[in-house]
Amino acid sequence: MEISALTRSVVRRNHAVIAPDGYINSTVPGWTDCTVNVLINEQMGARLCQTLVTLTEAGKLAGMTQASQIFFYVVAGAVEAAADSSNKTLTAGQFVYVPVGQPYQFKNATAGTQILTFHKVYEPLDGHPVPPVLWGEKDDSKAPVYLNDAALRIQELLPNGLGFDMAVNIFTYDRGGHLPMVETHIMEHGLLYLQGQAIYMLDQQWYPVKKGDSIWMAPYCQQWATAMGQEPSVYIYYKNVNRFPT
Ligand code: UGY
Ligand code: MN
Repeated sequence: MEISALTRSVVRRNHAVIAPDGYINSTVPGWTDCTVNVLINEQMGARLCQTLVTLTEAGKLAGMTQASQIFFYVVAGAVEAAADSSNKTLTAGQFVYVPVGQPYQFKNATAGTQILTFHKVYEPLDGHPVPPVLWGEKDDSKAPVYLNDAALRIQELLPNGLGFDMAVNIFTYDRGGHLPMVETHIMEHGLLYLQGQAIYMLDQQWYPVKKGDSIWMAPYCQQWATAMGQEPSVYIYYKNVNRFPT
C-alpha cells in the first residue's frame, strides 16, 4: 500500500508543484454538479488563478466574468459551451477565451469531462479594445519550432495584440528536448502537464513531474525543464504579457 504521508506536491515562496493526490474540492457559486480544484491562486502569492473542473453529466458552469477574464480549455471529454451568442461543442484540445464582462455557460458534458481554467484580472490599455470571445484548438502542426531547436515547439493559442494582457501557449518537448537556458524573467506562469514526463528545475530545486501535475512559477522564479521518457512532454501554460512594468 502507498504511504499516505508522502506526496510530490510542494508549495514554496516562489513556486509550487501540485500533484493530483492532494486535491481537495472547492464549492464555487454557479459551477454545479462538478468537482472544482483550485490549483493556483492569490492565496499562495500568485496573481493568476488556475482551476481544474471535472463535470458529471449534469454538470454546469454558468456565470459572468467580472474583473477577471477566463480561459477555458477542455483537457478530456466533451461539453457544450456558450459565450457571446455562439454555441459550440468543445472536445479535448479545444478552448474558449471569455474576456471581462461576458456571460458564459457550459453544460451537457460527457461524464468525467475535465476543463482547465486560467483567470487573470484584466488590465485595460488605452487605445486597445478589450478582446472579443475567442474559440480555438490545440494543433501541433501550427506550432513553430522554438529557438531553432527541432525538439521544441510552442503554439500560441491567443493573438499577440496589445489588447491581450495574458498569453496561453502549448509547449511540446520531443524526446531529448530541453529549455535552451535557465529562464529568469518577470513574467509569471501557471501550467498543467497534458502529456508525458519531465524534470523541472524551479529556483534551483529539481522535481520529477508528469501528466496531470500543475506548476506555479512566480516572477523571477528560475526555471528549466527537460523531457523524460519515451513520449513527448507537453504542457499548457499561462503567462502575463504586454503591460508596462510598474
Ligand atoms: O514563455 C516562457 O517563458 C516559457 N519558455 N517558459 C517555460 O516554459 N517555463
Ligand atoms: Mn518562462
